[in-house]
Amino acid sequence: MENQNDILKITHINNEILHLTLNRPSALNALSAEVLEKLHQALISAKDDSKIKSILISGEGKAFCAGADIKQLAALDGQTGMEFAHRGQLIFRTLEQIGKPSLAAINGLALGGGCELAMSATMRIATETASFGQPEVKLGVIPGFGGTQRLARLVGKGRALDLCLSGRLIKAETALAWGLVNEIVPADNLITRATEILNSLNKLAPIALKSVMSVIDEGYDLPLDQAMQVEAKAFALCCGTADKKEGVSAFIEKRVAEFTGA
Ligand code: CO8
Repeated sequence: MENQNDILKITHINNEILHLTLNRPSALNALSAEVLEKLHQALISAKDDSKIKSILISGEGKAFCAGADIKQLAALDGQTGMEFAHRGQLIFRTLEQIGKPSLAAINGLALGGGCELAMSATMRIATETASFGQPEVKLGVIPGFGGTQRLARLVGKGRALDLCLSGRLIKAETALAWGLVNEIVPADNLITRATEILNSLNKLAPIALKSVMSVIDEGYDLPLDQAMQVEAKAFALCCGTADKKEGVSAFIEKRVAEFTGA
C-alpha cells in the first residue's frame, strides 16, 4: 500500500529553491488526484513564502511522469471528467502564474499529464534519454490539463497536432530542436544544472522576473498593440522599484547588484 505522505517529496535547496519530487516511481510517477492536491498545496504555500525564490520539479526513478493516473482515469465519466480536467488545469495554472521561476528537470518519460506539467513550468531541461509525448488519444481521450493549448503555443500548431493525434513519443533531441526543452544535460548532472540555472535567477530582481513572466503569459494571446500596453505598464512598475535603482547604480558603479525584491 502506497504511503500517501511520501507521494510528493518536498525539500529545499539553499533555503531558496522549493524542490518538489514526484515520488511514485513504481507507477512511473503517475499523477493521482492525491499527488495533484499535494502539489497544489505546496505551490500555494510557496507563492506567499518570500524565502522561496524559485521552484524545481523532478521525478524519482526512471520517469519524470507518465501522466494522469490511468487507474483513476478509468472511473471518470462526462461529469467527473470535466471536474478532473478543471482541477488539473487550475493546479498547473497555479504553477504557471506563481510569479516565481520554475524549472522541470526531466529525467525520463514525460507523457500525457507529465508533459503537461513540464510545459506549465517556466523552463524545461532534460537528460539525453528523456522522451515526450501526448499519448492520450490511445486511451480514447485527449490531453486535459492544458496540453493541447500549451504544446501548440510552445512548438506550433502543426507539431502539436502531430503529437496529440499520433500519440507518438519524441526524443529529447527533437524536443530541444522544437523548443519544448531549453537544454539537454547528462543524467548525472540534471539536478546540479537545474540548481545552477535557478540560483542564477534567484540573484536577479524578483519584481522584474515576475513581470517578465506575467507579461509574456498575458501578452502572448493579445493583439500586439494591446500586448505592448501590458508590457509598458509592467516596465513602468519596475521603474518605480528600489531594485531598479540598485540595478542601474550597480552597473554605473561597476559592482554586482544586490537586489532585495523591493
Ligand atoms: N497511470 C497509472 N499507472 C501507470 C501509468 C499511468 N499513467 N503509467 C505507467 N503506470 C504503471 C504501470 O501500470 C505499471 O504498474 P504495474 O507494475 O503495477 O503494472 C508501472 O507503472 C510500470 O509501467 P510499465 O510496466 O508499463 O513500464 P514500461 O516501461 O513497460 O512502459 C510506458 C512505460 C510506455 C510509459 C507505459 O507505462 C505507458 O504507456 N504508460 C501510460 C502512458 C500514458 O498513456 N499516459 C497518459 C495518461 S492520460 C493523461 O495523462 C491525461 C492527462 C489529462 C487528464 C484529464 C482528465 C479529464
